[in-house]
Amino acid sequence: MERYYQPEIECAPREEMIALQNERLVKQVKHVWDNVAYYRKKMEEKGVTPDDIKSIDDLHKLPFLTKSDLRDAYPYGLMGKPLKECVRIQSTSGTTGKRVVAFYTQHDIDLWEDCCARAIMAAGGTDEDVCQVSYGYGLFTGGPGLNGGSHKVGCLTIPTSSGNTERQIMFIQDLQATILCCTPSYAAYIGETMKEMGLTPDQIPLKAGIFGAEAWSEEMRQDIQNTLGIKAYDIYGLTELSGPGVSFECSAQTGMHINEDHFIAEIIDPDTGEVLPEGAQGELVFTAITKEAFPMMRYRTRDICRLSREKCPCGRTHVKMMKPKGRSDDMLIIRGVNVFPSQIETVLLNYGYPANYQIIVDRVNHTDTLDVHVEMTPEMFTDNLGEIAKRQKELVDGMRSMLGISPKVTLVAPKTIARSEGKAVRVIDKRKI
Ligand code: DLL
Repeated sequence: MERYYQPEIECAPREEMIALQNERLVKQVKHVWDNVAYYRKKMEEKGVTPDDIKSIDDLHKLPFLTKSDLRDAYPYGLMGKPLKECVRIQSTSGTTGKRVVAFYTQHDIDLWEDCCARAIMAAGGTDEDVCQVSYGYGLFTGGPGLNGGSHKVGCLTIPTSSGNTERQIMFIQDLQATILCCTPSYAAYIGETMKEMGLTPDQIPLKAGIFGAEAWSEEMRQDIQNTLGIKAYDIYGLTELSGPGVSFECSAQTGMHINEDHFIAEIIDPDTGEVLPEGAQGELVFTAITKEAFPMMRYRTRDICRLSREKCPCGRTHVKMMKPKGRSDDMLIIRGVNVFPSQIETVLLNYGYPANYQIIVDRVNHTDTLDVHVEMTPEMFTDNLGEIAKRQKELVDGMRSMLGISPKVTLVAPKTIARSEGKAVRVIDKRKI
């Protein structure tokens, strides 16, 4: 049975949703014009005033916001409310440059937690469930967002945060956790550890997982589902737009419903900025129509994906976004060819390898090199060099046909690639160092 947290909104007829979006967009543009000098200036430069925005059909007239605007306006330049009305900040885990600092009023937090509650109920959660939140707590939005959503659903919430994998497993077993929330790479690690402890899927009380914050393949989903004996649901979001819960998967597991009463999605050509027709692949752009303290207008996420309005069997009417391939800035350009780490992951999992790998890119004698280190499972492990060479060649062939270029593949011993407790670091690009 499909469960909804706010069925009247999640299953609203399309016309009703458009009417709501129109009304909220007009109001939000006025809010931003009146309160965010930085964006008002951008609008003036483009010759747009709030009077030009009468409905979502006028959205394309508004200027984009980019990550570099966030850097320029850091820390207070994009605030829509005075600091005294804000109650919280959250921040990105960005490793380069200034972090994004997002502000929230109590109302912003309330709506954000509603979005996370929708995701938990879509994964089958009820007030009878025990929900273990193993996303990091603190500045990262994963822990606080899912924690709030879990409370709203009425689950017993276990705020373990990430790390200390043995303790995670102890709580799952002792408190009979039924829902696990963490990054997919951490879920895989927890699964691997449970397997080593001799636990079989039927001995693990979990029934569902809500995994996101990084790109993960369909093959990795299968792998996690099999190891933990659960249904694994994708969840998407970003700090700039509140955090997790911008979109989430339902029982159909064929893309994530975008919470369209809060976020209007567009797909644009990342090179020209032109809006692409429905169904085309491109860069995802969001306009937040309910956020007060940190209102984002036409924010370019750099995530590459496709939207679908195909009718969903779950009954929700909100548009779905397909799994993002990764950020356009995660895309590697190697010898002129575009390569996404997720494509390499797909090949590895298809050949029965775990998703423990590292991609090392370098430039030697003016030529780009692509090295992929792949961990063997304990069952595959061998010191027969002929066998290893054969397997490496098999993976090189598989990757050549997926990517169009040949990498160098090195098989490494089990447990030699560092595990991640949050977002996995898959790529080391020495060209940038
Ligand atoms: O990762 C928020 C989040 C927390 C989402 C927990 C889901 C679960 P940031 O740290 O700001 O926020 O990173 C946002 O992560 O632009 C995507 O590139 C990527 N991302 C997030 N969810 C997914 C997903 C959180 N399900 C950035 N699939 C986004 C692919 C994802 N990429």
